[in-house]
Amino acid sequence: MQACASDIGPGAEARPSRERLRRLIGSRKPGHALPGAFYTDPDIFATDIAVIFEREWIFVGASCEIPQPGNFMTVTIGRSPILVLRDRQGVLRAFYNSCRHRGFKLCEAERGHLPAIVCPYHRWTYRLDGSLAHAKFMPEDFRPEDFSLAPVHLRTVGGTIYVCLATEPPDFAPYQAAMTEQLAPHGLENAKLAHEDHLIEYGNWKMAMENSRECYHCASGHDELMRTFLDIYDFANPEQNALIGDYWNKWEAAGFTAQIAEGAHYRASRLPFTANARSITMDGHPAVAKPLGQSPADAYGSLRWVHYPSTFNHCLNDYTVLVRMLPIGPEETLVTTKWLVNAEAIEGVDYTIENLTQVWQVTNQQDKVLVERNQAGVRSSGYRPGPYSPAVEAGVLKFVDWYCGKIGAHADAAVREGA
Ligand code: 3BY
Ligand code: FES
Ligand code: FE
Repeated sequence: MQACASDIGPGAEARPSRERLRRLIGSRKPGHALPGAFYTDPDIFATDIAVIFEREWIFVGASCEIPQPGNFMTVTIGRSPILVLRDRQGVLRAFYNSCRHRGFKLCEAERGHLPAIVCPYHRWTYRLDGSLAHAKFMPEDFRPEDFSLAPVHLRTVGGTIYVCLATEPPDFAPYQAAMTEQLAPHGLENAKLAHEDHLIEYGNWKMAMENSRECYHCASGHDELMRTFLDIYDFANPEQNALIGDYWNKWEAAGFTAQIAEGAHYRASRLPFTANARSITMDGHPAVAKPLGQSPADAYGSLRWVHYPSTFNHCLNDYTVLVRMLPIGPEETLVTTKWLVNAEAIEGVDYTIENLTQVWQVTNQQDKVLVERNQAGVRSSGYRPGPYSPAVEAGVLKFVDWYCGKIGAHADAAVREGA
């Protein structure tokens, strides 16, 4: 594979005083929230982009969003617009969405169909495999083969797509193996995108992720969600334990795993809804008449899964909701929510967008308010990081520890190299 643009681009060198980074990471008390600079400082934001978003596998969306050859979708990761497409052979590919002539952003639309990629600026034209097909008025010794689009690593698992901007991406295989098993029943390859929604949260991307990793706030923040969503999983509570055990047994009896899948940067677990709820909707009834994938009879709940740094998702019996959080600035995050349903479900007959999306729309709006108020308080010179609850904020702690591990290793390596 040829060199990725991040090898040569500016900012791969983003190094805001590494000693300061080490000091800040070192100053964090175990089990506590991050020092305020991690949520506001532009230099630390640049480090987050270089060290996290340009090195890790980043969730993009679902392969069913681009089902046909020539279909494409775009996403911006940090400062880099990315183009994900399905080539003529049906293979998914990702490229920097940047022309090899003078760098023009090739595709602006979020999704679409293209027979070839034509740069709107001077009409350099690329095939769907990224090779340059035409460039007018270039000299005789111009070699088109030297100007293919810069590729980006891409992987899929169970119908979801991830890209990695690093030259040497981290190993995707353990996550892929775990999620292949977890997602097997959910039929995401045969789904369709029913609806997508964007929301800007004026908060740091970690603030948005932290908020999503706990339901400590759910009882006071999410009335609509809590009609159906089980928030505290108290295995010491015999009633709840029985509900969960019964739910897991049904999945195992149907030949699917009900085991929790966990790695340093992901977690997937299957949990039932509150009694009598069948889906996450306002009234607890399914939102879609046609099921998405398979599920055992009378087993109502969801596979909840998170993949750091930027996504959490729920696979229900009737729909899947994918939430992607991508940084725009130190205090600005783009939250994209995608609802997938059975490809054969017909809008207006089998589901309505309003019923399908309402609970997550209001939940996301509530979370936006929470994240923005949290950001406002953390921005204060009076902010002092407090302790997480081990009982109900273990997921937040795991994410923040993962983040500190990445940033700490980067700062240590840089100091060792004398940077
Ligand atoms: O409220 C949130 O941020 C979402 C929904 C429930 C827990 N969390 C994943
Ligand atoms: Fe794309 Fe000139 S920048 S053709
Ligand atoms: Fe929330």
